[in-house]
Amino acid sequence: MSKIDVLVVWPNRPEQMQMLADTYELHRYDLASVEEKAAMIGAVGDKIRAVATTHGGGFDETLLAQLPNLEIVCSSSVGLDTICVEACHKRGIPVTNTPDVLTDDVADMAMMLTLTTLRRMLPAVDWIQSGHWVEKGMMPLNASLKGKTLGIVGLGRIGKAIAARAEAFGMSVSYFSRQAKTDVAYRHYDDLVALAKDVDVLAPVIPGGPATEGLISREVLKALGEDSYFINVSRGSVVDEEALVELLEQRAIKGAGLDVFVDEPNVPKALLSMDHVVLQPHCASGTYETRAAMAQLVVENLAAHFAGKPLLTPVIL
Ligand code: 8YV
Repeated sequence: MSKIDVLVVWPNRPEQMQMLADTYELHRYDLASVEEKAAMIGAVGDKIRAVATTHGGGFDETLLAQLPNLEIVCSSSVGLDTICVEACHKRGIPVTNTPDVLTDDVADMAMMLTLTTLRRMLPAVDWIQSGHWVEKGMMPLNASLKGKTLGIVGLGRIGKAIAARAEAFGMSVSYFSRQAKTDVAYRHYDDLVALAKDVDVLAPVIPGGPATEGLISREVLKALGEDSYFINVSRGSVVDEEALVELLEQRAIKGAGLDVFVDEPNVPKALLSMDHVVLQPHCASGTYETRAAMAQLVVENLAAHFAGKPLLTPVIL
């Protein structure tokens, strides 16, 4: 019996790619040139029954339309802003993602960025490497986390994991969401500007996409103020990035720790030279352990689908 045809829009971890190759006929759309992609779809588009992708590879309606017999899309990501989920669902095609398995690493990244930014770890490394310690003596002081207030925008699984970590560092937690959560005691705000005014560190932890684009506006960032910080592990699209860069240049915000950007991998050049900004290349989930768990969910969701069993992590809109 011939193998089921699977279109690989974005590759998985090597071990899981081998599992997929052992089970399915993989078509490596990710490795194909523009011309080769078109030829591949022309040759096997009507045979493709599943797509494997992730946030980086995405899956759009143009490609969906070229796959008449597609049955399932599995993304190795928790974020779905690059996946045409609604269009898939309209065709009765389920989409799976990878929630929970990356929660702790992303929350750790949020705290790492908070610590590194407030305690100015990178300038401290430079203080030694540039000889300043020898020539100038002790490094200028920096800011404690203890006693500071963290304002989380969006208190979902990852937001709650960040909140628990922040409390362990002696921070208090407030949050913004449209409705107050009944399972937490943190102070709730339904006004982003009010939250920004009251906190020392503001961290959006919300999905990307049209509904949240620019939610952290220039007004919100200005309300944050010159003694406060901005930490982003969600999506670059949720913040007015141009305003963020300007306010950081003006020192109207004290510092920022950023793992995500609007036009990845192109980081605004002005940020590259700011010593009050800590940059990471969208790697919050980028550990061996977590990426293996994410990749394994793709393998297991595909296996469940083709075995006629319930999906492990179906996206419910
Ligand atoms: C990416 C992420 O999936 O899960 C998400 O939504 O943003 C990340 O974990 C990862 O960078 C692979 O593209």
